[in-house]
Amino acid sequence: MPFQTISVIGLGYIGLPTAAVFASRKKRVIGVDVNQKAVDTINRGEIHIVEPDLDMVVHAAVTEGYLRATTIPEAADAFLIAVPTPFKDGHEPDLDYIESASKAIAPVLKKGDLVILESTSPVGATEQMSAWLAEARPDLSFPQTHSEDSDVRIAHCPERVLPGHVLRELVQNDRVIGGMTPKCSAAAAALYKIFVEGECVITNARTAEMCKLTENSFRDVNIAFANELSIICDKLDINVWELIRLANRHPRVNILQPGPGVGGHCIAVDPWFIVSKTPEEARLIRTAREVNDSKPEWVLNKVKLAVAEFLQANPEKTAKDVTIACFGLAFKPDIDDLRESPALAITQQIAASHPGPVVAVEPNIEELPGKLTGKLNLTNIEAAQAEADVIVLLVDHKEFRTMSKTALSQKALVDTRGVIESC
Ligand code: SAJ
Repeated sequence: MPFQTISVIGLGYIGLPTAAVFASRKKRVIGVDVNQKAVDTINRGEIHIVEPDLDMVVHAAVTEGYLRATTIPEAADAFLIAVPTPFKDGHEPDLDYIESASKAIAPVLKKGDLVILESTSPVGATEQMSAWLAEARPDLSFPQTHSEDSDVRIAHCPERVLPGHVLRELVQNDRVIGGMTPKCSAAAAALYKIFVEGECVITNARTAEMCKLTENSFRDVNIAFANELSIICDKLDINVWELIRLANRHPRVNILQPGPGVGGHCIAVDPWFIVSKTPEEARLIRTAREVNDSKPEWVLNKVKLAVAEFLQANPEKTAKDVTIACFGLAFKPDIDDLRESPALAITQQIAASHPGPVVAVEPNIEELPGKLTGKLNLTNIEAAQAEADVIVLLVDHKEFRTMSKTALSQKALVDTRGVIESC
């Protein structure tokens, strides 16, 4: 039977759940990561990332002997590369992790193996990965030179799961399968069918790469539209949340929600992969990125104005006497992930520049990350409401949506999510 042993390279937010789900289908899975600590944690049946239910699935996979982690690649029938693809200076995609992963698996590749790139990648990255593999293994043939007769099959199958729902979406979402040849696609589809209940839709590698970038750029452009509307409405003294609710009653209009900027590791990054390949053509996509990236600065100005207005109304006070409370640090509602979060960046800047006390409320974390302690204090909703003169609402966590609006009506408010102002 094919695919007795599957190797997943990169045991992060995508690789580890994918490895665990293959293992839960009783496949022998070898997880590979350069981080020895992560490898040791997984081999103890524990996890090093936050994702609902993943701990149970990994624990079962390891104790039943289907999943094992290592820092050195071993032979397998299929390899899935799920390493990060960040960008370098000038928003140029950085393929270094894909290059090292390819070079690490090359020595253990054999005739008949399948290599899949899952990392979100600029168009052409899969062909590039295949070229690196071919260079390292001149004794094997690859699709770019031997097409359907190649020894090794290569495909791009981007992940599209939503953080917080990874285990469900991995199984249920449709999967785009972009082989370098039709045989490569067929092999990759057979592999994913081990656990994917959604449809495995076949295309070529370049279209699959572009498809993932398109999905996240589509969302970025739509969020930029909402963010731009919020700035326009502020100037025209119109409640943007009421406006969007009204416009969305049109059967063909569906505007997203403004916020303090776009965070996370995908939507703020992937559109740049399109811009870097086609800088002249990708005008709207680039502008959307610029609109979303400039929103935190706009929010900071609103906070400065709110402090100035508060001082005008309370002339006996100075800025040192003004307490600012920031509600929400995560990059989106109801998660604990602070990485690439505009809410966190805004709070840090307020803490660095405001001469008075600054407190933060983040119901999803127990303590502030080390680099934030100092001037910033983590507190609860009630204490922040009582202490604050200026409230900055940055994330629409469920705890904030249900808090008493009357307690807030006395405060100067900057509501970037429409938690209060949309009521
Ligand atoms: N946001 C808004 N307004 C909105 C919606 C989102 O300001 O109306 C902000 C969020 O607050 C957050 C950012 O956008 O800061 C991104 O959040 P998100 O929920 O839109 O997306 P991610 O980054 O958690 O996950 C996305 C998903 N892509 C799409 O929905 C097209 C997910 O399916 C992908 O798998 C993931 O990127 C990825 O890994 O690429």
